[in-house]
Amino acid sequence: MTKKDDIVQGEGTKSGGLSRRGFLGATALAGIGGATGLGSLVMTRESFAAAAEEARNNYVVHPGELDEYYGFWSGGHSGEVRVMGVPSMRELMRIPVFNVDSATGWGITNESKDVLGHDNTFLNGDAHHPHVSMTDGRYDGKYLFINDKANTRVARIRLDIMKCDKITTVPNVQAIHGLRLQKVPKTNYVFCNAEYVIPHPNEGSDMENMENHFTMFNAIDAETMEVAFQVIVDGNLDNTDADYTGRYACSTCYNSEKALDLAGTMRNDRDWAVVFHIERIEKAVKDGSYKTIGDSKVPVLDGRKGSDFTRYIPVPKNPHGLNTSPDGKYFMAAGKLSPTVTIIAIDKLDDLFAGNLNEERDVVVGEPELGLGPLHTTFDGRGNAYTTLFIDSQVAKWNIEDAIRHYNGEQVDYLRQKLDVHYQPGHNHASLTESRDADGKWLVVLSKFSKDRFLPVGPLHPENDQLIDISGEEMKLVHDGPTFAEPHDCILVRRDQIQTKKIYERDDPFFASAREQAEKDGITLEADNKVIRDGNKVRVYMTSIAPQFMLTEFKVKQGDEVTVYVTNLDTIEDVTHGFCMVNHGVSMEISPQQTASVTFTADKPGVHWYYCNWFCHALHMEMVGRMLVEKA
Ligand code: RUQ
Ligand code: CUA
Ligand code: CA
Repeated sequence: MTKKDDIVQGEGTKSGGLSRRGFLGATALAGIGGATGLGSLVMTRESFAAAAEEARNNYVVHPGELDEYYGFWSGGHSGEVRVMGVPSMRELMRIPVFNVDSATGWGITNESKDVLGHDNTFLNGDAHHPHVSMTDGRYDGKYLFINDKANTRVARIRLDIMKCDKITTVPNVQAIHGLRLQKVPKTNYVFCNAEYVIPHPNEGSDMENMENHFTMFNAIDAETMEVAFQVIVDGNLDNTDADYTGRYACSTCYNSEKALDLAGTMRNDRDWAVVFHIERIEKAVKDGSYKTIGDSKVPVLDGRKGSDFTRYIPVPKNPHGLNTSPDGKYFMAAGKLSPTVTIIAIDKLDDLFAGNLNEERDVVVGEPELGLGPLHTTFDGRGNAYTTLFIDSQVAKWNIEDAIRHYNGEQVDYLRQKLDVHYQPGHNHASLTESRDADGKWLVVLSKFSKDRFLPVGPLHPENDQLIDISGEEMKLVHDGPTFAEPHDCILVRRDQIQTKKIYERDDPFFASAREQAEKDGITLEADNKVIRDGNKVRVYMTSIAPQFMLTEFKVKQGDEVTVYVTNLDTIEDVTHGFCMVNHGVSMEISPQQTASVTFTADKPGVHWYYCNWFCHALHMEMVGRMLVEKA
């Protein structure tokens, strides 16, 4: 056991409560920004080397071998999602979502614009929280959902083809942050928090009166991707999670003060976790007892204090992560500016909502003190929790039932181990932890700073995603994984829980609009190589078989709006073609049996070559054609 000698057990008992010294004030907070040196080495170099050696067989995936888990990493402000293999930590694929991608043509093709919106003006996103759809509390591998904090959106990725197929902009709010899925009976809703309070209406007429400022908890229908309802709350909203009964969701609030400056957000020693009664909310929506805001038709309910829809549980201080334990018993709110995690008993929530408890805090059954800057908690399915400590640069492993006994006054040590991570961890995530199948094998810790862990690459450093073996008593760090900005969060799914297609099916809805247009033009996508003129709109239909475009020349007039449809007739797995029109900013992927299309203006007279830009054949360089543009 490599536990620090100086770990102080919490004073967070039912009777005593936390001492004020336990809270972090503005002075201590000033250290966070430059705090990369704060974590002291717990393991010596020798003991680390020995531990790494011992764990090696567990995590080395030899060439040609497959990983046990899919990992989905959010790409943060790169706007994408990354698919990783775990435990090898090999990056398998990138799924562009809120960004523009030169390789696949995401943001360039008509199919991606159907998803992003053809008038989409945003080229950026800030993806934080990737979560895989569930049936009866188990990953069903159908969809992955992710938020865009930057532009208040939620995206859905189809996991059979690993492409984004829907993006919804949430109305009436700003900055979707925390996002989790309904677990039981299945993912009917995507729950997501809007972080910032804004005035209502937000039209520039009254921006001073804070009474009119609020934010909302949102639920999106997972199938239609329409917003099902919004719930007005007091304070702001940070992270969220749902329970295993389907009745409750819970969100943290760090700005109960509704402050507009840093000092103001730290004024209260306790903010809260707000619990939403999903059944009551659904009933009110069904009964039509709601209002709407502005032009939006989304049902809006008032869940501010005193409402039947919510309960506000006081939690210290500027809480951040909110995680449901895989046994379904607890919501855990990480204290951030308090060294504690607050344990909320889900089986007490019925009584809380029924008014059978004296006060909201009666649902709190534990509040272990873990260290400085607790942000997120994850679980091994064996009764232990793992909490990241941002300021201490550590992960604390602790036992949940022991923490509860300690809270009840028993002299038990709930801390099992603290492990240094490098450096300043945000999220951590154990394998299958958000489902009933939490298996306690691997822990990924997403460290925000890498400082001296890799070859220097200039002032901008990569993040460091560390892999920790948690299969035994002791956590063992086995891998450092540099990643680009910024994997906020990740999810690990067993590989058999995801079934991907090897090639496209010809009736895939992903290119349904191309098929519709072809039908109107009397074109068979799989057979025809033809140019259709429709005023100054020209539609060029072509097929491809490695290493050829079946149309090697087409003629248009200067100023024509040209749409090129390419249908890849290859049926061999992995033979993807590309279409790149030189000097036109046009490039896209066409995988086997896929149709892809792109629209551009032929504004330059002359000869313009197009070529295949995905290496597909020994004669890939020869896979070319020419567009002849006649001068207007
Ligand atoms: S939040 S570092 Cu965007 Cu997930 Cu906690
Ligand atoms: Cu087709 Cu390269
Ligand atoms: Ca606060």
